[in-house]
Amino acid sequence: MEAYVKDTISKEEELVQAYMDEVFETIVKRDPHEKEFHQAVSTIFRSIKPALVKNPAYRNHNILERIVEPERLITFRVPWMDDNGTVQVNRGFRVQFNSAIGPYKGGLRFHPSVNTSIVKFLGFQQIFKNALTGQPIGGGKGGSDFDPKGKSDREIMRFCQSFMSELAQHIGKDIDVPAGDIGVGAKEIGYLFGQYKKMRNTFEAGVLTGKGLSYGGSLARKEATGYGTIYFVQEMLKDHGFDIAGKKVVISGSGNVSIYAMEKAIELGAKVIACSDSDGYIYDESGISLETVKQLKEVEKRRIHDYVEFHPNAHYQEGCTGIWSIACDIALPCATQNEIDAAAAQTLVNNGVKVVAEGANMPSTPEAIGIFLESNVLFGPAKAVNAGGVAVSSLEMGQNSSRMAWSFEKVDTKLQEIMTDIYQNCKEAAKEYNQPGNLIVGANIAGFIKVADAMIDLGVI
Ligand code: NDP
Ligand code: 2IT
Repeated sequence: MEAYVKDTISKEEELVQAYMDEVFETIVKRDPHEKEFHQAVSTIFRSIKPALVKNPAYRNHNILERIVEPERLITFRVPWMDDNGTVQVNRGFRVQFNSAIGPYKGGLRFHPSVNTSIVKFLGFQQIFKNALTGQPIGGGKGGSDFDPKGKSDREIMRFCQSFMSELAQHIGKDIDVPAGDIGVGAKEIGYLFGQYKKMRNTFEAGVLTGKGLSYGGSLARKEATGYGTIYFVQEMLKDHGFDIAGKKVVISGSGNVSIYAMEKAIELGAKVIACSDSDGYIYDESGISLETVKQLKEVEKRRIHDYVEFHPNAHYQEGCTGIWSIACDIALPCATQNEIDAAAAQTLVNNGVKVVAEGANMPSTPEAIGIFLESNVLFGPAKAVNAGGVAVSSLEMGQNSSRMAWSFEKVDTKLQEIMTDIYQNCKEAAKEYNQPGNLIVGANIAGFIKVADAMIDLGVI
């Protein structure tokens, strides 16, 4: 596997490389079909070699073997009845990956593509993301292959109730705290929380985050991932003497992360010229109307192609990858994994992109990341860029524990501080390990060290 760090050959480095290769081969052999999980592990392994060389304790304590194996992986049957009275069966998942620094924390994804590999890749990278936030939260993830598209509200409610009937025995405010992700927003969290509350006969607000404001949710959680993405981009730009105002921005997706990244980018004077959904993308050189996107996607649950009905000057194009052929200064993949491949990355570079920041989880393939790094594009990795969502989830847990509700401004200010700290920590780790400016190496090393040190302190458990 090709490393993201420049090679310098030493004996210790050879030993570390052999150790990483051996652990990687073991996980591939053990679960050969889990391609996305292998990709997430290889992203970490491509970055952390300098940390293992500097501190032999990680190898001596077999940290890598332990960190790639989930503490617990739960799969379960989710039977529910559709509106025709037919029984449907989906598969539910929760991976409780690592609790060295806090209770498992991470979202639930409802999408037909969800399988063990997807939840393991998401849960694995969540460990390091959560460590980077500076909050005391471990890593977890879950979800189902249930497809909420085209389902009635009643069907969604029955599905969520059945899903929680099983999940409830595995979670708790100090055990494992799920939240939303693709296909899981405030509505689903409400049904999940309602069922948990009924089953336990207790109002345990901190068991889920992303809740509605009337029953324990935090102000600014809905906005947090998208706003945090833009706060991180601001730090990247500021550090290089640029400003976001006036920049052309392309944002994939039109869900929770994309919409609030658009909102903050526009507020700060950027021009968002394209966004998408899983069918295709819209392009408007004069700037996308966020109001229309919100109405179509958040309120009416329609397709993004309907945008051109309201803005005839905009263009709609089928297919998702074409969005990366639009010339822009800042590209923000905010939809899903592997949406930017090598060809898309090269096109972005050829068209003069300055910044690529990952709002989604693992949206760039390893080859695409290699192209951005070689081309000196400012590259912000997902673990750092989109950490604002889970960071505010942790603030929501804090508010629930203290029975307090913070103002929007207070949460937003704290979010900005957290994103600035994450940027500085990634930058400093990259510098300390002799890869200045390489934020993917910085993010992975900073996150890894925190968790690995805690694992050593806690002993072999
Ligand atoms: P949403 O379900 O709100 O939105 C997802 C968006 O991406 C939709 O526009 C959807 O299109 C599009 N999309 C989903 N799957 C695909 C696909 N296979 N191909 C193309 N487009 C697709 O999810 P979120 O906005 O919450 O999540 C987006 C990304 O951000 C994910 O990678 C998630 O893991 C990550 N993330 C989310 C956080 C959060 O707080 N919500 C926090 C950190 C990361 P369509 O409308 O057609 O379904
Ligand atoms: O990928 C993510 O960080 C999320 N989906 C948010 C997780 C959370 O617990 O808020």
